[in-house]
Amino acid sequence: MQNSNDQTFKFFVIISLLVFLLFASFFIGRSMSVYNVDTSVSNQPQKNVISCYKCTSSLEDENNCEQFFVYNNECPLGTSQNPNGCAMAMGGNCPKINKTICYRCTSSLSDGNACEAFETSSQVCPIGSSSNSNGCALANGGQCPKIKTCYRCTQSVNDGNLCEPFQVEDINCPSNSSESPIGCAAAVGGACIHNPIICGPIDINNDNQITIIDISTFALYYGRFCSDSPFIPTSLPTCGGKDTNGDGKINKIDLDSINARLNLPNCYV
Ligand SMILES: [Ca+2]
Ligand SMILES: [Ca+2]
Repeated sequence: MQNSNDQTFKFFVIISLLVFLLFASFFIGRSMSVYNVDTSVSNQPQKNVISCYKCTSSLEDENNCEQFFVYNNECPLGTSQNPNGCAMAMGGNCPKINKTICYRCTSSLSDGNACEAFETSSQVCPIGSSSNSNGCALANGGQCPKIKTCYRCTQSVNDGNLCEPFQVEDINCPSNSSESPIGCAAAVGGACIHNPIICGPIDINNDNQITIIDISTFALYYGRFCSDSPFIPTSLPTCGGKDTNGDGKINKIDLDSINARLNLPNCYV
């Protein structure tokens, strides 16, 4: 009877161990199978080559995007898969030069203290300009430049076509002067006054007519400059001087005047 109880107890113990082993192997197997799933199937999306768009390296082309490719499942931070989305990916705008608007006097010398705007990449407006739209004159010491340099023949009558500078408060140089340092002779008809002579009256024989006699003498003066212009007659009526228009030189203008009066009953002007 004692042996029967022992055998029953052993049998119970063996069955219990078998049941334990069975459950243990079941749970171990299950946990292993879960572990295997985690390692065999990745949760990460599969990578591909995709095109992305980023702001160009230029700081002056506004929000232009440029394409590039990555081997990934998404575009890097600050870039976009949208061809027009690079600015948005950068927070709204691509990086750009911070331009400063400044104001300077206009190039015109006749518009007072008018200012014109211009852009600079500097943080500070250059000397002579202002960040204030009305501040250009102040930046120039109080007023914008209004002086223009022009060139005229010198007062000397022995230095050929040499020009001398002078300044005007105007946008244009006055008549008989030039903007060019070598333009003064052209401005007065081709030559500055040099070696002027006393040209005297046109009617050299005082017969109140212009004839071949007067023409012959006139020809000797052609091209010369007169120191007695405008001619002042000593009596009236008068035929005037060889420099008929009083511009200080004998040229075609005077020749035309003489030809118009040639051989007329009188040469009065
Ligand atoms: Ca005469
Ligand atoms: Ca003349």
